[in-house]
Amino acid sequence: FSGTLVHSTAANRMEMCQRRIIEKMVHTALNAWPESCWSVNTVYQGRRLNALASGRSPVVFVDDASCVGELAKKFEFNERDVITLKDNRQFMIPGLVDTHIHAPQYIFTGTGYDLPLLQWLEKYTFPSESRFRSKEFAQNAYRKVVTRLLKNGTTTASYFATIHYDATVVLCDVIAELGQRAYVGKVCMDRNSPNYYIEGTDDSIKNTDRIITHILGMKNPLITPVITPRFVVSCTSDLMKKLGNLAKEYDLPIQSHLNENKEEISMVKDEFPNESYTAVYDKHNLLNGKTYMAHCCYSTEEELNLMLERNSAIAHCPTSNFNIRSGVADIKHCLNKKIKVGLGTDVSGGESPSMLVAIRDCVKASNVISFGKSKGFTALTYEEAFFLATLGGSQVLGLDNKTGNFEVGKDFDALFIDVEVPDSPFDCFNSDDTKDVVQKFLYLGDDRNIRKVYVAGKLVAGR
Ligand code: XAN
Repeated sequence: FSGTLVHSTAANRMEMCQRRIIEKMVHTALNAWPESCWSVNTVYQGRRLNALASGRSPVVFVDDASCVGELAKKFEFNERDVITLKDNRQFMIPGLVDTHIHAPQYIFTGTGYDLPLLQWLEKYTFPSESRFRSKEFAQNAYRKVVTRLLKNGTTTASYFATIHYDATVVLCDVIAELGQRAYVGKVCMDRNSPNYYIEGTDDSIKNTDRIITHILGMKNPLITPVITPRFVVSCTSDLMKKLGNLAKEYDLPIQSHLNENKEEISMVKDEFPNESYTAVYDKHNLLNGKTYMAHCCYSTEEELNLMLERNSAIAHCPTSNFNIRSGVADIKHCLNKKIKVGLGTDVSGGESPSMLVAIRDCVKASNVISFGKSKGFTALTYEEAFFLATLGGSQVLGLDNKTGNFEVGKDFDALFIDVEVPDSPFDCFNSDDTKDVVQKFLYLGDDRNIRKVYVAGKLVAGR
C-alpha cells in the first residue's frame, strides 16, 4: 500500500485525468464501505491512493505514483508538497465541520457542569463572555481556540462570538490568519441578561450591521458573517424582527438555539402561548433555508415539519446535551424526515473541542434514544455520525458545493491521518482491516493521529 499526495497550483488544469481517476476512487470507496455509510466517497483509502490538490483549486486524484512523477515534471510540483501514504495505517478524510461552537466559552470548558442551561448561563457563561469586552483578552483566547480546533481537524466552524463588536473583529482576524473556514456571528441579546452583559436593541442591530460590513469587506472567501440571536429567551420581538430584516437584506445564514431544555421551552411558551418555539423564529423571519438551529431535543412533529418546510437545519450537539442534562435529540428520526443535520461540539456545553468526541457521543445519544423504541429501531451507526461530521455539516451550512467530501471541484479540506504515530493513543493489529482502522481512529484517535490539516489546499496545522 503506497500513495502520494501532491499539492499544485496547476492541478485544476487536469480535468481529463481527474475524471477517469475519480471514477476509480469512488469505485474503490464503494467497495470498501457498506451501503449504510451515506458518505461512501468521503473516505478514500486503499492501494496507492494519491491525491492531488492545489491552493484554492479543485480536488484532483491520481492513482499511481509514477503518474504523479510525470505530472510533477509537467506542472512543476513542489517536492515539499508531496506526501506518501504508506499503507492502510495512513489515510485521508475530509476536514471536520463543527456546526455549533461558542468561541469565547473555550476559556472555561471542562468546568461548570453542575447546573442546567439557564443557571449555567447565569453562573458561568455570561461572566466569562463578558470578559471579551477587552480586545487583548480576546486576542489571546481566540488564538488559542482556533489553533486548538485546527489541530483537532476542524477545518470549518460556525462560531458564536460575544455581544462585542471589537472582540468579534479579533476573532475574524485570528481565523483569517490561521486559515480556517468559518461562519462568525456577533451574539445578539437585549433582555433577560445581567446588566454587565446586555445590549440595547438598536446597538445590537447597529453592531451586527457593522460586523457584517467588516467581514464582507475582508473579502476572505473562507469567512462568512452569520446572524446570531442568542435564543428567544434573550431577544425581544423587536430585535428578532430587525435581525430577520438584516438576514434578508444581506442574504445571510442564521444560527440560534431551539428546544434545548424544558425550562427554556416553558419560558418561551409563557410568552407565546399560541405558537410553538419554532414558529416564533418563523414569525420573525428567522427560519428559512439558511437557518440552522442548535439542539432541537424537544421539537414536536409539527415543529420538525415546519423546519422541513422552510428547509432549515439542525446542529446536533450531543456532548453538551449530556453535560448540562438538557435532553437527547432523536436525530435518526430527523434524518428519516430528510431534515439536514450536522454535528456541533457546542463548547463549552460540550467539554471537548474535538469533533471526534461529537461523533462518538452522537452514536451514544442515538443508542439512548433506542432504549425507548420498539424492536425495529436501529440507532445511528458510526459511519452515519461521520457523515454528519463532514458532508452533513457542510449541507447544514450551505457549503456542500465547497467542502464536506473529496468530490472533484470542491476545495481540498482534508486531514492526513496516521494511526501509527509513535504517541498514538491506540494500537492496530495486523488483522485489522481497513474499515476497522478507520473505525478505531474515530472511536479512539485524537489530535496526535491528525498529522496534517488542509483548508482549501493550504496546510493550516500539522507537521
Ligand atoms: N442557549 C444556549 N445553549 C447553549 O448550549 N449554550 C449557550 O451559550 C446558550 N445560550 C442560549
